[in-house]
Amino acid sequence: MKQRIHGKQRFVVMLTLLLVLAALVSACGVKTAGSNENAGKGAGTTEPVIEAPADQPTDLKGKKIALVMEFNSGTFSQQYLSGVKEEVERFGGELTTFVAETDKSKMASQLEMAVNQKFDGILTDHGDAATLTAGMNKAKQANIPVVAFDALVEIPGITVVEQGDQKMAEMTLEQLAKDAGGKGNIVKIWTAGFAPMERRQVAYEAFLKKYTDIKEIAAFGSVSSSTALDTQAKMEAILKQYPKEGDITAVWASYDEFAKGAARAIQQAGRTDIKVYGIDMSDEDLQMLQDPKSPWIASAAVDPKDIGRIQVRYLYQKLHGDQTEDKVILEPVYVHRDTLPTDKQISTDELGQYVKGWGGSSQGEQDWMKEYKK
Ligand code: SR1
Repeated sequence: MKQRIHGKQRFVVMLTLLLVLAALVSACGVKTAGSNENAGKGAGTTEPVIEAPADQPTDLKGKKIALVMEFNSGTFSQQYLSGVKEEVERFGGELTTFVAETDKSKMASQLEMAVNQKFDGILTDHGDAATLTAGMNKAKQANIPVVAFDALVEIPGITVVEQGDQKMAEMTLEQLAKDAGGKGNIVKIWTAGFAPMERRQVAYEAFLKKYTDIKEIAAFGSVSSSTALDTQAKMEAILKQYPKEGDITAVWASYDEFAKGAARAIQQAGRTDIKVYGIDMSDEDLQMLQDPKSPWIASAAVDPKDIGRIQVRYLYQKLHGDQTEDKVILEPVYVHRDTLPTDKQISTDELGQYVKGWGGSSQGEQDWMKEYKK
C-alpha cells in the first residue's frame, strides 16, 4: 500500500537531511587554501582539502621542509640556521638547505626546484621580489606554504618575517650621536640590494638630517663569502686616508660582518679614538663586544636563533591550516658593553640574563604546538 508524504512531513524530512549534511561538512573542516595536503597532485588544484579541525592538531611529523638561502656565510646566518634546524626538528620535520652563495638567479632556480620537488613547506632567507616572486607564486599554485625572512615581497598568503630594522638603526645611531656629543666625522658601512639594508637606510638618512654637525666622510660595503675580511681591508685603507686622531669619530656598521671587519682594522691599527656601532648579535660578536680592547661597543639585534625558530613556527601554522598574517615584525633589543659582565665570557644563550627581551621568544607559538616539545 502506497503511503503519501504530506507537505508538512516532507518539510520535516528535508530539514533533517539538511541539518545532517551541515553537521558532516563542519566536522570535516573543508578548506581550499593554506594547506599542503594536495602537494604532488599538480599545480593549481582546486580540490577541497579535508583536514582535522583546528582544536585537534593534525600529526605534522615527517614534513619535508626546504630552506632556500641567498647566502649562509657569517655568524648571524649560522645562528639563524641553527634556530631553523632546531624548530624543524621539534616538529619532527626533515630540513633540506639550498644556498645560493649571493647569486640571486641561482636562488630563483633553487626556489623553483624546491617547488618542483614538492617539498611540504618552503622557507626563504633574503632574496628580493625579482628573485622570489615567480617561485613563490608557483608554490602558492601548488598549495605549498611559504614563509620568507628578510625579503621585500608582498604576495597575499606568503608570510614575510622581518626584524625591526629601522628601530635597530635608530638605536645604534642615537647612541653614536650621544657619545659623539652631536658632532663628528663618521664612516658608514652599508650596501644596497637587501630588504633589511633598505629599511636601515631610512633611519640613517633621517639621522643625518637630524644631526647636521655629524658628517659622513666615507661609505662602503659589499656582501660576499668573505664580508668581514673584505671590510677589514677597506677599513684599513680608510684609516690610512684619515691617519690623525680625531679624523674619524665613529663607524656605523649596518651588519655584524661589517662591524667585525671594521673593529679588527681599527684595533690592529692601534686607533683607540674610534668607536664602532653595529647591528646583529652572534656568539662571536658578543665576544668582541665584551673585549674591552675592541672598538665595537654597542649593537642592536634580534636573537638570530629566535628568527629561525619563529619563521618555522609560522610555516607550521600554515601546514596546520591556521590563518597567518602576511607580515611579522620582530622586536629588537639594544646591547651595550656596559650591561655585559666583565668577569666572564658569555654566549648568546646566556645574554637574556643581562639584556631584557633577548632570546627565548614565543612569537608564533600556538596552543596546539605544546604537544611538540621544545
Ligand atoms: C646583507 S643583509 C645582512 C642582514 O641580514 C639580516 O637581516 C641581518 O640582520 C644582517 O644584518
